Amino acid sequence: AGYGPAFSPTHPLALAPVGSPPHSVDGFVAAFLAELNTKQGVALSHSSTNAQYLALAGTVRQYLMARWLETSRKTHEAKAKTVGYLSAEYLLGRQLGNALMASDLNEIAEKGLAQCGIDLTTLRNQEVEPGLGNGGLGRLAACFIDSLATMDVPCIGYGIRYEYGIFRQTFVDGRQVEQPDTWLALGSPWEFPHPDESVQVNFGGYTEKSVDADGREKTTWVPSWNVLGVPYNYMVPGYLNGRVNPLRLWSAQATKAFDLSIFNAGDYAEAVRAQTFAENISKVLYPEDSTPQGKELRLQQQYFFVACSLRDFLDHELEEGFDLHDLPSRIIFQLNDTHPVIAVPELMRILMDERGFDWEEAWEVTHQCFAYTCHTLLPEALEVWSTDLLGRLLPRHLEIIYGINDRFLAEVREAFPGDELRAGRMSIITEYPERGVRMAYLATVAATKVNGVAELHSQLLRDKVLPDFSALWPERFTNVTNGVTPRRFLKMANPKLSDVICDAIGSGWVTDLERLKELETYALDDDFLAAFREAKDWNKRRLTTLLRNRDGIDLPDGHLLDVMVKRLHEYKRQTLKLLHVVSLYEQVLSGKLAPADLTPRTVVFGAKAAPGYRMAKDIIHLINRVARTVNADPCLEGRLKVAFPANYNVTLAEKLIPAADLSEQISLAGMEASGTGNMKFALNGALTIGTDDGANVEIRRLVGDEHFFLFGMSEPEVAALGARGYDPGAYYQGNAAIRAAIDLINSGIFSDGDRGMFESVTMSLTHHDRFMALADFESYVAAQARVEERYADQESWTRSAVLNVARSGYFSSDRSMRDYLRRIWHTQPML
Ligand code: T68
Repeated sequence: AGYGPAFSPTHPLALAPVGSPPHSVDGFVAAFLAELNTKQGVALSHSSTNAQYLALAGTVRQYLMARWLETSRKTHEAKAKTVGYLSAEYLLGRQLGNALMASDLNEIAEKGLAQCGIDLTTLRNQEVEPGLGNGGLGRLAACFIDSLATMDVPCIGYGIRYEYGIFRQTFVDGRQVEQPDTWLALGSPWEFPHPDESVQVNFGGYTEKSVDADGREKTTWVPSWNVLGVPYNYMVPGYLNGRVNPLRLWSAQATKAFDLSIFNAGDYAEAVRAQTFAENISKVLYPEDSTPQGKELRLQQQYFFVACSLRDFLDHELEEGFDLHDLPSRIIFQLNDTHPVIAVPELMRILMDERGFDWEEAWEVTHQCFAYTCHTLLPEALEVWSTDLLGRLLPRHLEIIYGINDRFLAEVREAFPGDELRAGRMSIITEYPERGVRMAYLATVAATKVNGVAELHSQLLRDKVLPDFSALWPERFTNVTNGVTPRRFLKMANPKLSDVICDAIGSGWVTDLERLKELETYALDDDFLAAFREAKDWNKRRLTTLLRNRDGIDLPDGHLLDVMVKRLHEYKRQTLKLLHVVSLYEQVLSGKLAPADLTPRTVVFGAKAAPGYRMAKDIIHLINRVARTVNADPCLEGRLKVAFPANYNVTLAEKLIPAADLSEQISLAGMEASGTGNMKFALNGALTIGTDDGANVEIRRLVGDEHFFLFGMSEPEVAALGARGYDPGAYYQGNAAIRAAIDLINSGIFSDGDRGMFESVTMSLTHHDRFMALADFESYVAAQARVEERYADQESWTRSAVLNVARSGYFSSDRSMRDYLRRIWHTQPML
């Protein structure tokens, strides 16, 4: 009414009115059409799904924008201490659903779009997720910034805007083939580029010493090339609280000076090539999740985003004239693993070379401004940068690192006089296999606090990875057990279960997850159990539809859904799960087991392998070939199925996890730092079969032994077996089931008679088995038998599932954030 004849979604063109209210169905439709008409230049009647998706995103964005500006104003005004989360990865997942949920626009959008003849779910599915991370570490960063926004804590997430995120996995004849992730191709409605706030980043060159007027020695870095960092802002909305924090991702661009004059006088084509060279820095995410490649471009990425971020904070977030001696009152930079640790010498450089601090003053400030989170225990995952490369790329930073090391070793020698062996062990500089900088040591020396990501991990970090450091500075070490955001991984991913929970205990759990405790009494309520099971069934049907359309995979009805989804790595032991499957198949083939005695089970794998990790790729190939044979064999009477949908990512996780009955968390004890998938499954009512590793330890303690299927050696037992000398061949010879399963793989049954096809995998298991899969096999199979026994009693199973949900409140990333605030950051929510 009053909008003129063209304002009607049913009008042939559907053009938008001017100036209608935003937070109502009518206002929404008006804003949506305005986005479509004036931003995309299309009429509703002629709009593609993508144009509609972009218009919807733009509409939601408009709503969040006012809150964003208001948040920024409030934070600056209060001069509040900010968390600067420095992470090379953010595995965000799709943005639309989260933005709608956080701004309470779901219902309005659904109704408004329906008026336009558009289905909201279709538009949601149009979004390509920003896969700017490899796995747990990147997803953790995304959960943490969600929690900080929801808890009203000022935080700026800093990272890299990779043009290509984690590769898209496809299978060709069962082998992984990587495709580029072109996530920006159809538009990127969630980002705001700010070329006006670009910063320059220098590389290369040499340093010069001089003496200033007061007779003080001064160092100047004379770099040889530079690039521009262009910030792209993303909104991180708190859940229904009006706070919107920034996530600032940097994109590399050539600078004028670089591409036109210095390098390439007069050569236009060369100049354009140079531009490409600069832009390479943020071109692609390195897909290795545990073995650093030591590549120059990777180091360039690390310094690039960190230099941009420090400059941004010091120049743009602090008021004019701020005294940097007080910097720790305004910022704490959290180092998400060692990837951003070059920020430490960078801050030292800025304070000394640009702001005239002397070393001690600069170190005092720097030390207070950084905290370090370690995410691994694998020795090969610890970053070491060769001094050769560092000196070439960042000569001034290498000097500062040497300076830090000299002073640090002096401190060690003072604390442990005469203990030269110790000083050698603790040196930030290693000499083997070449001279290099141990980034974890640098981070530990610099940081106010060092934390592991689960209790067991933090203890092993202290005792095994950094024992000399924890002896020197025991109070520096702490634990913060990881968590996951209940908004994305329960409310949004599992709307049916969320409704069931809300009907029972209200909706307070969304921001106070310990409230799930109140569900404990419902574990004995038949109506509740029925509703709970109905939600699980609905999730399974939703997954069935998805996998049929997405992958052409059929999920049989009524199966136990047994899910193992995570990056492919030998330490995570996908082969142990696979050996179980092969063993069941073998027992049926050889007549030891009647198909009727199999618990109907579908095993779902989801896993990407680092493209250069040969063994991981061979294992993927094997899983696919086992799936092909098992799924086609009528002798199993449809009671065992293996599904391996390609390209496991956050979007798929959101559908898979709510549908799962059984969560596989089967790493060798002492290897998985924490795990966070384990938490998501428990929170969605799957029971865990798992080792005493990472956060499994805490999950089991909280949900109770009876509701968790524990198996395998404990970490001390693993260490003891390793010390005695582990011989996998003895397990192969001594255990008939292991031998039969491995022999079946070697028989060629999964490889069209080619007996050598999977030799790499079977030989590795029987001759090295670094992660002791064979040693834990028997115990794993026994635990699976307990799983089947429990699953046969659906009521008892469901009760355990309910108790898993009720007792998983601890694993909210809100709780992790409270722990960081209290133990590490010493800052508070703004409210
Ligand atoms: C994971 N690490 C841990 N690393 O494996 C997991 N690494 O146990 C833990 O729960 C999670 O971090 C969160 O703390 C990773 O995901 C990487 O992805 C990675 C990426 C680049 C280089 C090294």
